[in-house]
Amino acid sequence: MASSYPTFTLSEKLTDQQVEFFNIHGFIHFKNFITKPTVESIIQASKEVQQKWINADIQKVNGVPIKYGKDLDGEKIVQRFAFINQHHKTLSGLLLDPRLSSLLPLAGEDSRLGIEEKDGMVFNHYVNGPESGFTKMGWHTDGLRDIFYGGKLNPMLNVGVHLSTQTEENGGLKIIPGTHKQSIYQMLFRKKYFLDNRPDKDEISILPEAGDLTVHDGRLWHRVAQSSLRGETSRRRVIYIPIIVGKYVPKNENSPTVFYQRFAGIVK
Ligand SMILES: O=C(O)CCC(=O)C(=O)O
Ligand SMILES: [Fe+2]
Repeated sequence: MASSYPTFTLSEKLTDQQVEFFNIHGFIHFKNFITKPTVESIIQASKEVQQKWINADIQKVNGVPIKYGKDLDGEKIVQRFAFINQHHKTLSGLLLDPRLSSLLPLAGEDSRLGIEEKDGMVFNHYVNGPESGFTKMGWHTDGLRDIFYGGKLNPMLNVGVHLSTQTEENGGLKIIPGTHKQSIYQMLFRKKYFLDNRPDKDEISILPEAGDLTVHDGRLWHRVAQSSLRGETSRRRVIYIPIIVGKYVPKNENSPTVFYQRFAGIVK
C-alpha cells in the first residue's frame, strides 16, 4: 500500500531534501535499509537473546525493566528488550552501518547513537493474541523521558528499524507530523501520556515494509495502534536506536530504574 507521504533512500550522506523534509515534519521514512535475509537474521538473534533471558529470569537490563508476555502458542516471550545490542553480535553489528552515522546531523552537532545510554537499542515485539502483554502503546513523546531523567531537554531522535511489513489493518505506528515544533506545554499536556490511545484527526500511519528505516523527533507525538488483525498476521517487530546530544551518561547493571519506566506496566 502506498504511504501518504514521500519516502527516501538512505546513503552515507543525507540530501538537502531529506534534511528539509525531516525538519518540517519531524519524521522521515527510508525504504529498504536492510534486506529481507538481514531482517531474518536479526529476528533470529532476538530469539537467541530471548531464550537466554528467559532461562536466566532476567527482569531488568541496566535498570530498565524487560517486558514479558506470551506468544500465540502460550510460550513465554520477551516483548520489549532494552540494550539488546549488548547481548548479540548481530545486533551490535547492525550499529556499525555507516548509513546510521549519516543520520546524526539531524539532531545537530555532537550527536551520537545512544547505544550505552537511555534504554540502548530497544526491540519491541507486539502480537495480538489472548495472552499477549503488548499489543499497543498510548500517545506519548519520547523526549519527555529526558525530563524524567532529570536532564534538560536536549535534542533526541529515535531511529526505527522495521522488521515487519505493515498495512493499515496492522495498526502500528501513528504520528502527528509537525508536533516536534510545539511548546513545552503542548508536549506535556496535548494528550494523556500512555493512557490515551484514540485516533487523532491529524495522525498519519507509518506503513513500513520489513527492512525499512524511519526517524522521528523525540518531541513528536506518536502511538502504536492495536492491530485489527489477530494471530500471526498481527505480529510486529521493530528496533529503536536513540540519537542523543548532551552529557554522556552510560548505564550499567547498577543503574537505577527511572520513574517513567513504570509505563511498562500501563501498556498492554
Ligand atoms: O513500536 C513502535 O513503533 C513505537 C514504540 C515507541 O514509541 C516507544 O517504544 O517509545
Ligand atoms: Fe515512542
